[in-house]
Amino acid sequence: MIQRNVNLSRLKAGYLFPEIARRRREFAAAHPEDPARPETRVISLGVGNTTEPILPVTCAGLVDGARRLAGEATYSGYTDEGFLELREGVSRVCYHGGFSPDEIFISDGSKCDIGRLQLLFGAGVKAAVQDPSYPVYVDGSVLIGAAGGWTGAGYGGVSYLPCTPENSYFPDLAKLENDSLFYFCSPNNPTGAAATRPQLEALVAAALKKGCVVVFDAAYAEYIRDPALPKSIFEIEGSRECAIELNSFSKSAGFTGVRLGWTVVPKELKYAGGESLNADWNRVVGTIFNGASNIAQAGGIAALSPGGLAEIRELSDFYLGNAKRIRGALERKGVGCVGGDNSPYIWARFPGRDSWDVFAEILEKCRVLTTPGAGFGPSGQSFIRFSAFGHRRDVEEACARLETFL
Ligand code: PGU
Repeated sequence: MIQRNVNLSRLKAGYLFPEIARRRREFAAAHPEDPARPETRVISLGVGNTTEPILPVTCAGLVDGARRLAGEATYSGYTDEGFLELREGVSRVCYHGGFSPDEIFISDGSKCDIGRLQLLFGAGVKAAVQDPSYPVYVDGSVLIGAAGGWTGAGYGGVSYLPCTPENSYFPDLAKLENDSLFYFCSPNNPTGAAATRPQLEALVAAALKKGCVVVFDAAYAEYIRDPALPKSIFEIEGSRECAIELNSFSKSAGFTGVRLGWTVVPKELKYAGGESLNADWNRVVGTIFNGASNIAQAGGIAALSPGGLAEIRELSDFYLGNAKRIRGALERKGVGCVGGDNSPYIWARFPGRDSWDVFAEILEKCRVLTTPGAGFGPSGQSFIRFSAFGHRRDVEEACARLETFL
């Protein structure tokens, strides 16, 4: 019989979010919702999944993209790294035109690129993550063989750099090992912390000194409201020699189900042997990815127009409004929180408690689904992540329940 990929057996359990969905189903089976009693309905502030409709300018782009496929003169097939107009638009809007189109690779979302990126470095790479962090960085490292088995406090071979209240959620860069691949997310999922310019300068300096590559996940950049905070690692001098940036239309334009993102791989970025990461990334995506949907890309072009950018602002403002309400409700209950101001996540602290227990208690008492901090790494223990993605009426109801029952 054929053998299983041994890396799969090293994964500790199910992927975090399906595991939460499973616990929700289990809870629902034991506590069925009664349509006559709205208070029995479970409200999800768990997975970060957008809920609000795509707005008109962006939607018109999607519709037009579909229509163009029905015309002989406007039809298009494979687009490889993406429509030139979209790559130029991303460079213009997000990087002041600082990248050539062949440094911007259009993807079907940043999660997919996080998985594919690992092919550049293979099983021999040393992976480092902010702890807590988006689970795909570590799970992807396990799948490619760059991490060992579960030790009880993380995966062997992965460097977990704690980001806690004690260090204001910015890791101690002295702990970053030479020649490693460092996944860094700002604004951060799950803590909501957005790194300052001096912090990112220190990050770039450390990466250059130690021969590391930073995979900078900017999926929540559009949630930054403080004008002093960088939206991209490429605002920092020297970053082109040490960083790759991932971004996405998911949380900005509401494209979680449409699927569209991009990855910037600067031409200056080189491996130890002097080879180009840009050329290799071109080779990898050319081989195992045939481009994002042309309809999604047409939507992306519309989202980057002045009207589309105003819609991105409107949507992110809406979710930030939810975040403010959730954080306010928790703080009125005396729960210490960070995040929610430049990010759609609120990171709430329950000192001395196990986060899966707090998760279960909130579900039981308030019928509100959250995400336990321990699911994001050892330093997430005793924290709960609240997502601000939800309809306003649901968020308001969830806040009222938290204030009443927590
Ligand atoms: N990067 C970060 C930091 C994320 O939090 C997410 C989504 C993604 C990338 C994925 O973006 P796409 O462009 O849509 O692929 N995180 C959500 C959803 C859960 C999941 O499994 O992706 C979350 O709740 O953390």
